[in-house]
Amino acid sequence: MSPVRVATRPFPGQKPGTSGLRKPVAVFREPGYLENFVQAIFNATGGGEGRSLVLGGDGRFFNREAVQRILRMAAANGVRRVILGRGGLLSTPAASCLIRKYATDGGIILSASHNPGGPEGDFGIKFNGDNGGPATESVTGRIYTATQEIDHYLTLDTAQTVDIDCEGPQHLGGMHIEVVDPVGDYADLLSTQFDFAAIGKLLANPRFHMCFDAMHAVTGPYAREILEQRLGAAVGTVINATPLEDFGGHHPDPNLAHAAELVARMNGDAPLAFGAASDGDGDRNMVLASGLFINPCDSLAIMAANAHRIPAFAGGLPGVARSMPTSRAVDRVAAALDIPCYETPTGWKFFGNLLDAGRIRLCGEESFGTGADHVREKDGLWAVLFWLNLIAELQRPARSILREHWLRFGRDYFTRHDYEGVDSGAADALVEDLRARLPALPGQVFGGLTVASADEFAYTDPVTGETSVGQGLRVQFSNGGRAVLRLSGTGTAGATLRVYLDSYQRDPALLDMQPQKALAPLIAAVEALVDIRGRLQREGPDVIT
Ligand code: VG1
Ligand code: CO
Repeated sequence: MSPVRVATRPFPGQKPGTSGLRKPVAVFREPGYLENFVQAIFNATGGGEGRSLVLGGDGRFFNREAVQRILRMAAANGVRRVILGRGGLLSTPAASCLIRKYATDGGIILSASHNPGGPEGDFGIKFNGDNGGPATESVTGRIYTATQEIDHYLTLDTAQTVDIDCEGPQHLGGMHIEVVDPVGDYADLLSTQFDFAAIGKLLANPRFHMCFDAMHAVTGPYAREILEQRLGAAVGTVINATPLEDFGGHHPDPNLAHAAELVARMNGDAPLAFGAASDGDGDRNMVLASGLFINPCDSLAIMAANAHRIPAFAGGLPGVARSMPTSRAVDRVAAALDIPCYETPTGWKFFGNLLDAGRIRLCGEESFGTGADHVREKDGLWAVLFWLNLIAELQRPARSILREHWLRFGRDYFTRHDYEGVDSGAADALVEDLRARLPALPGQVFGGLTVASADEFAYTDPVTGETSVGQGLRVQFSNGGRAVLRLSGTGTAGATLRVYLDSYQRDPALLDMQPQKALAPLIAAVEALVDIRGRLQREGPDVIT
């Protein structure tokens, strides 16, 4: 078998700046579409010759087909070695772990994360660099340029398929393929971060019942191995544990709406002490205490305040980071600890340089993403183990850990309102109009609240000096409330407007309100300011978190 050149052309719709490509499966099945992007990755990163790569995905429909095509392309591009998860499976954090452990030149991860899968669903592909993290903005920019200049891709003149279900060494042309257990190395890494003996004791306590909902996505095998095998949780603790190509027809999105089975079990006849769920590719986490959901912004703050109780962080934290729309709960902890708190644009790639430079060891986003320096991706199961370790160490339920945190630091009420699949033109116009009005807003009153300041977020990376502009419109009100508006970069249909709202409360008597109620004045002020419902022709948000 030998390499062949196949003529191709640039495809429209491959956006610059996003860390990967997400599209409906039907688009990925267009001849040359997947190949165009994969070849662009090679072209933009110095070619495949002599390189080593990690490859795997979340198991969604088209995953196995894509793996075979990428293997043929990698061999034709001169790649020397591929480490492939058995069955073509790798969670995003596990792929990051393998890139680092085996010091490969990077990795290709097949996932559309929390987007639905199946023939009618979405597929995705992303490239991670040799630090194990999402490609930086300059690399994604080069990949985008390559997709626009491409005229051919390389593959092998063979239809031979690799047996991806059989662990061990294999060859394709001159390329060496190592099919590995997708779980083992990652589980080993996590066992070095936490006190597994203490967590095991907690899970053996007959009064502590927990449930982990893998949502028929990639984390099932990981959670079974770590929670049930290594930590001894009762068999059945992990539900929906078998990865399915269509995620059982559900959205593998860990929030109160989509993790319905978990929520029902939490509040069922035998209420559970702790519940958790992850997304399609295993990098997100949702954590539930009995009777309540722990907002990811609070989760990050609680982790920072208690990091010294976890073996991996026994020496303390050099600094922490959060994405800009994430509430400022972690800032209060950082101030108390007298460590820096960095504010980055949305997306995990911005944390990579800070982690590599040792400026931070813990970071997170409001979108159910939390992680640390053990890998360079957010990590769903890592977050679950952090919470279990903390509960074991403090000998207190998650619920009281949360309440005590609020009593000490105050509560940052937070909510995110998403308007999904709206008309792109209308969404762009809404953002443009608000951008133009920002300078004049201070002092103006909307729905009874006065604007204190307003700007558009830009970030200069303190490590590389690179600047990213246009990262979200911010309006700060004089009552302490803050609203952030930005357009999603991960949707596949129309535009999605995200409105992030947060407000700080110190009064101990007002810590237990429903967030929508506590934030009602701010929500009304933003509506008066922007007229989202009128402009987008919507009754209200499609998703409220
Ligand atoms: C969303 C989230 C962002 C997250 C990104 C990838 O992006 O808001 O915080 O990093 O998804 O997460 P956007 O541009 O749609 O707001 V994952 O788990 O989908 O890889
Ligand atoms: Co994800």
